[in-house]
Amino acid sequence: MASDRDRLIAQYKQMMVMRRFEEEAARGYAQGKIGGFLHLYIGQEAIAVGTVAALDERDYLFQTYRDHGIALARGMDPKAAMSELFGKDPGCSRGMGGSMHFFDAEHNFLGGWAIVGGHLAVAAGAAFKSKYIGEDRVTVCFFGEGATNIGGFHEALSLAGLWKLPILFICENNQYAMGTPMSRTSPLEDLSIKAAGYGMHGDKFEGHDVRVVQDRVARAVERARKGDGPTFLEIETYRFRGHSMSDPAKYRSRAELEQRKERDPLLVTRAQLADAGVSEAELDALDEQADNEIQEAVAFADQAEPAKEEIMFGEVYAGPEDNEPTPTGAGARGHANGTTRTVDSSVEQSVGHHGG
Ligand SMILES: Cc1ncc(C[n+]2csc(CCOP(=O)(O)OP(=O)(O)O)c2C)c(N)n1
Ligand SMILES: [Mg+2]
Repeated sequence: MASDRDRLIAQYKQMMVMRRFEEEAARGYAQGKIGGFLHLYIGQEAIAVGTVAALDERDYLFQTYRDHGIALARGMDPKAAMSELFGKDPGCSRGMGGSMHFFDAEHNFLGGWAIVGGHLAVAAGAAFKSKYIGEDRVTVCFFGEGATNIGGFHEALSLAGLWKLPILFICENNQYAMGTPMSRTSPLEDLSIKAAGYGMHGDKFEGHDVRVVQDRVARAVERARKGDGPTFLEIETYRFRGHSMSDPAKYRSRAELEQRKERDPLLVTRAQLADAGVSEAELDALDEQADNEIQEAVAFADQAEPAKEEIMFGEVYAGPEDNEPTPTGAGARGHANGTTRTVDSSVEQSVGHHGG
């Protein structure tokens, strides 16, 4: 079994891979290699890494659109992840989903979901399945604090509490929902007390120390595995970038950001490793390895085949003609007449500029 020190070294490296991945993603976005939206997880990495460390491989995970970090923590190849962002065929969703719709069935990561709160009931359904067929599998569902005001939150937690489902609802409270601070949307400061309203366990802690995250999540996982029901965890965190790439984050002060960056999970872990006797040189070497891995992923995604149109019309777009044969691929579903859909311009106007 790996020593605590070795485990922390591996976790530091994982977080550095995520950080470099997203820094390169931001660059790719600016270069026009990525279409659609891009929400970065920078600053929140310890939550994904600590949670995955507390789980077994068979356990299910659901995340919002801020999903690159958890996918990488779960074991997705950065090449598949970067290819997905670049709209390339070797992407985890074959270039059809992009940033918000990562998916990796092999690692039991069941998505990247773009509708705020929309995946909570789906995750509860997965947990219900596990309980119903008697399989030993825990589900973890992440979401932001903004989702706690959505109807789907109430429905999912009510059922999970009632049926004692093996699920953890993990609220990554990064203080803002797009540009809105929580003080303007929630009557509560401590969201974790909501757990009581659903007859489930609650917990609340800060998410910048990966060891704390792993320890506290592990306790909730153990309860769920024993049949002691779900837990609602509020983990306090902060995103260092804007909500998405189109957000200059003018609603918060530079001083606030700088103060939060003092608790950067990478710096915190680096200091812990230095205390444990890991040298600067060893730490720098880990940084370099992470950097090389990501540079390879970018080079791979750059030269990869683009996403295939025939899959797009078979698998992504659906319509009344669904059951008719498509001219573009054997067995694929799609528009038999080869027509394409037009986007409702009012929808485009409302979300297109500022981003969802
Ligand atoms: C149902 C729904 N309403 C609005 C949006 C637009 N939207 C996208 S992200 C977001 C903010 C969510 O904030 P939070 O839940 O705190 O998650 P964070 O982005 O901070 O991780 C909103 C309003 C959406 N995607 N879905
Ligand atoms: Mg938030």
